[in-house]
Amino acid sequence: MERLSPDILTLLPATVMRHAGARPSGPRIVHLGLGAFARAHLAAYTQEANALAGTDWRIVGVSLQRPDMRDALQPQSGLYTLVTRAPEGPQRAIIDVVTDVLVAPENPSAVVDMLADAKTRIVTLTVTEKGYCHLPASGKLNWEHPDIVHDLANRERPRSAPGFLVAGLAKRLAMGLAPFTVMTCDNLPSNGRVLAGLVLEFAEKVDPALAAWIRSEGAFPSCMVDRIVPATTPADIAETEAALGLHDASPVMSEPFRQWAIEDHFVAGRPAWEKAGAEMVAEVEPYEFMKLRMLNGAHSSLAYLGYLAGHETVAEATADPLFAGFLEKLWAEIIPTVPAPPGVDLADYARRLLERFRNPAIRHRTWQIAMDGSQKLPQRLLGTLRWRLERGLASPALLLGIAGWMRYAAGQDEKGQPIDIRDPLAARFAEISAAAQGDAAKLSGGLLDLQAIFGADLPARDDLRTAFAGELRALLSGGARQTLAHFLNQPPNVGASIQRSQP
Ligand code: CS2
Repeated sequence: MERLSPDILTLLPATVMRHAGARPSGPRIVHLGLGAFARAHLAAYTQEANALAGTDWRIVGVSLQRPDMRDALQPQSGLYTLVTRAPEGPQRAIIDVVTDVLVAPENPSAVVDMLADAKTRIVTLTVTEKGYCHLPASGKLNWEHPDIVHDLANRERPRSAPGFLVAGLAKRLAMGLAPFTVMTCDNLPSNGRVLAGLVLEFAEKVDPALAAWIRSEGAFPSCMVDRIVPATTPADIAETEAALGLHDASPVMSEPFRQWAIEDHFVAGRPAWEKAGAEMVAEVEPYEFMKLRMLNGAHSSLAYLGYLAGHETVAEATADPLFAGFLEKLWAEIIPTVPAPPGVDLADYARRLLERFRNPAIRHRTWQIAMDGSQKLPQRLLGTLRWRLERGLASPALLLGIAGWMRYAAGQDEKGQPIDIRDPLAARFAEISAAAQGDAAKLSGGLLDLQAIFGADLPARDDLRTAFAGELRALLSGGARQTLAHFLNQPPNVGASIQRSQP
């Protein structure tokens, strides 16, 4: 089968959308962490903005860990298929804005040079929560993180995202160039402000004059990104190949919905993303709160409880009335904690989320979302819990979601099989779980004592210790379905016969 490439685009079926025209080399965005999400979101918006505004912004991706994305995209000259999967059927488009992918560990200096190149105007990031090397509970740089320790000692050959940003900016200052705008597209609250803080902390340590320059000349706009984009599977690749009649080694699968709220503060220009539907807003925080707490908070709760109940995907879990009932209660607890963005009705937003979660064409694995819980819990669930605790409000659904994480972090599923836990703190969870020997209070207490996740305030509350021990005991003895049924006051077999979506 022939490989997708610029020369054979004419062979594509007429239903596949493609971007016509040459590939001039315009202003550049360097994107750190070029995964499926950025390719379905940032790149799609950028391609559309280029077409509508007559510009030629291009993206150079940087992989901070593995060569896979470079190896898949380079033989295709950066082209790939974006498959938009609606319940009524897929649409396919060829995305043609990625010109190159660099693999940082192979040649870190090439990445620093690319960052310092005059054509680079914006550096965007999707490096996931743990890629910031910070302490999730405090938002400060983790000076003990091995990559930060390494980057301080090897400033021109860094490994971490903060290390690369500081090295690239330092080189630009030395060359007499203006800084680039840095925009994180990760799911962190006040993401631009947090990243600015990390970069400045690092820069201050190595050169206070550099920090002062970044502070006065640089820009770190916050933004809220939203699009559900599960990891691409071999079945997705085969399906795309059959539809295209060409081999694409790395298509991306996305839901139709997308949203991007951006703080409009760029020091060296930007694509006209608003022409492609991005919202340029004065204040991003309300959008972030809404999305992180309502979408991601629900996603994580569903991921842990759903995985334990044997649901492989979010669509399967939400088709189960027990989980749909749980979500309704969870959103009722979250909504009062969220300041609604202008013109948004949060109850309506929740209804649309349920529809998006139910999309049977999207196979988003609960296991994938369950990853890195230690990095996700604070902004997804714990801020909401704190808000309610401060006001003396009960939060049974939130507590159950967090207890679901505790049960999952214990490392064995309900059939006694080991869970493949991916988390920077996985070794700590295993120690705590081994020491607890199945005792719910010891297990929940040990996990709650992880201050990097729960801060100092939550572990200090005896009422929470008791509540988590109780929820965890129920999950350990009765399982997730029975606990949910009890929580909703319904028989546990409700929905057990619901037909699972086909792989
Ligand atoms: C998910 C997100 O994997 C996860 O943790 O909750 O990737 C989610 O799909 C996106 O934030 C949706 O915009």
